[in-house]
Amino acid sequence: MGPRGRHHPWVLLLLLLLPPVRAAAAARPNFVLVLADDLGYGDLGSYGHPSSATPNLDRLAARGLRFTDFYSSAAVCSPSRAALLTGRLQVRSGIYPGVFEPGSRGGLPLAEVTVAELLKARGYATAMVGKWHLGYGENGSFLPVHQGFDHFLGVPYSHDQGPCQNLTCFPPPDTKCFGTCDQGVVPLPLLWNQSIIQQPVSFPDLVPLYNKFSRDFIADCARRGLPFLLYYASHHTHYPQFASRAFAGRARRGPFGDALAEFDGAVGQLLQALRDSGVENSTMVLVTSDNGPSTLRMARGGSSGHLKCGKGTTYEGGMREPALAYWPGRIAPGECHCHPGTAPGECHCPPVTAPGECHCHPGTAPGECHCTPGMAPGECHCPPGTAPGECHRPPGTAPSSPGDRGHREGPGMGHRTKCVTPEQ
Ligand SMILES: [Ca+2]
Repeated sequence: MGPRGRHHPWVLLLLLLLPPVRAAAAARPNFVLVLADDLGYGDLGSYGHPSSATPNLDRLAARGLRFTDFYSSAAVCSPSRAALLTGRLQVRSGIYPGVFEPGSRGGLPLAEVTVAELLKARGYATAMVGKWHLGYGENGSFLPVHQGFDHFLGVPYSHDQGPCQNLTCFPPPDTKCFGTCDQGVVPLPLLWNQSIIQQPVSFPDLVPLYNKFSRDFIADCARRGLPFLLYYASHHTHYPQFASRAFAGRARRGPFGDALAEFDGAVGQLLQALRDSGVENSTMVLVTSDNGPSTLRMARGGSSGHLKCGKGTTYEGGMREPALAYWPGRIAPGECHCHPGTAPGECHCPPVTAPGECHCHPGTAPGECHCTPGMAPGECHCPPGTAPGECHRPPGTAPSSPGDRGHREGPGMGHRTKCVTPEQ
């Protein structure tokens, strides 16, 4: 028998922290849980990365709450996800220390109570899209539809757990996936509930499918007046990175940047879907990552910023994650410094930057640049005509990073300490 009644899911904890609800519609808020894969503490613009383009996530940070001490429970995928969905340390469910493989027989025990099961019992519609990685089981017995999710579109484990050397990761032109991924196992399948609908997965088509699934689910729930939980488990930023045509070859950070940009675009589409369905103000959005960056992958593995090491280690870089919470009218913008003359409600939070550096927040209109703490109000301005997202540095500061397209490493991305990071 599982631990029913003794678990502490994160949703309940968050609900307990929220102010008392007044309106009936807000009594059962919607939840959108966005989990990035191998995204490091230093990967987002709002956490100080010099060449990431993450305008939607940065806007979320500016208008919501940006956590600076948010930890996953483990440094690799499966244990972290088991804890996230159950609220229980992974050793209690037996999902440790490694991850599930395509040939694994086990999975997250069905007796464990997931947040989806908890909310489903309270009348919520539930759906999951993206990477599961909590077991497949005989005849799909450990897939999300057996853990409280009404609908599932996604992949059962990491997308490098199948041969990928002949697959396209970035179009056009036809750029094959970097590396060979795991050999001797079946090609990665795409699942709809328990049915394989594609094998191998077409990476460039994947995220548009995920986005449509999410949008349709949100719209359907809103139309039916159902509270909902949407668990969007992105795996764009996991090795080998991939992106659709709209994002391929665009980012200053190279392939990782393209994948990150598509993840950011997906978050933007989720928020737009909430707005279009009229449920933005009754929905809490939480974005975080399952574990730190795969630093041994160099520029293909993300950045832990100023933190030590990354994925597969219990150093800060392996488990301290970016995390953003957004709920208009409920969660006040955190760490917010308003530019003099900014209208109420239009305040933006500055990104984490080194003293003396000045960044324009993505989406900020020219002339409305916000300064980092320590700079006097009004002393930092974008020159007229500066494009949103472009950085304007005060005289005397260092030039910006050249980016890390290809396999170069930008500043702050090096390995100051040799880390052991098993690829999981
Ligand atoms: Ca991961």
